[in-house]
Amino acid sequence: MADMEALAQAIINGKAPDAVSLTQAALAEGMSPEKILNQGLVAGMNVVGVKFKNNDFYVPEVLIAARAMAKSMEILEPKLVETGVKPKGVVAIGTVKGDLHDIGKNLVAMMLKGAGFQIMDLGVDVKPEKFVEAVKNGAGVVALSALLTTTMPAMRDTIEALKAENVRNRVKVMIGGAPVTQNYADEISADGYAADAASAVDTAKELLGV
Ligand code: B1M
Repeated sequence: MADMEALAQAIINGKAPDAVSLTQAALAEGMSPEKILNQGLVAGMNVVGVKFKNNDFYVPEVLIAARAMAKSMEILEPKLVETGVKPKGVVAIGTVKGDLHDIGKNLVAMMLKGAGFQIMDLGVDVKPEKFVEAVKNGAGVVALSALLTTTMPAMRDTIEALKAENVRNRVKVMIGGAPVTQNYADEISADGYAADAASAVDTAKELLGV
């Protein structure tokens, strides 16, 4: 019997080879890719998220777990596409214009992916127009990261660009990053704020009602 608890544990412990072989074994036994995703990979990443929130895990452990998940996803993703499993929502994520910090943004993207969202990773130093384009291409959430007080205004500029292009009402905007606060989110009329990668998953789910 395919062991989903062992798969979740392999993700938590960041054991990529174990995660891959357990994923392959489960598929070979005929388990549905969706079940493997939810009961193995997502279940494991959920635990990682809680541990990260509680400071039981730090950035390296999260990155190693996310890498194990990514390796399993490489096997699972084509099967999920074949079986037509719908993602929870499409999130366009990027570090805003002028800002090159991407470690936190990548963590947020990995956790969102782990929770079943489809990710459009726009990278770093992302101009407002790029986010607008992503919304026109179907993103339901725009997720903005900034690590510098000097680049936080680019979050406001991005929201203004979404308004100017008449797509603001089609998308939820969430923001985060070390200098960013809920107050700032309110000030620039962002729809949501998250302090860390695990909370970002909760925020995205709340914003889309999933
Ligand atoms: Co820079 N840097 N850096 N830096 N850097 C900081 C941010 C700084 C606080 C260091 C300091 O002075 N003490 C400072 C900013 C001061 C300020 O404005 N308040 C600073 C500075 C000044 C600079 C430069 C200007 C330095 C210079 O050149 N003079 C320069 C700017 C370059 C640019 O962006 N244009 C610069 C450059 C760099 C490096 C390139 C060397 C490197 C980045 C490498 C990379 O990212 N690939 C770097 C690094 C590594 C840091 C520190 C040391 C670490 C940042 C980090 O990755 N943290 C940082 C000091 C520090 O934080 N101790 C510093 C770990 C990461 C997991 O946390 O990114 O906060 P964080 O993400 C968290 C949350 O914030 C949240 O979730 C994540 C996980 O919990 N989160 C979100 C993040 N995005 C989110 C989005 C969400 C929700 C949550 O929703 C959308």
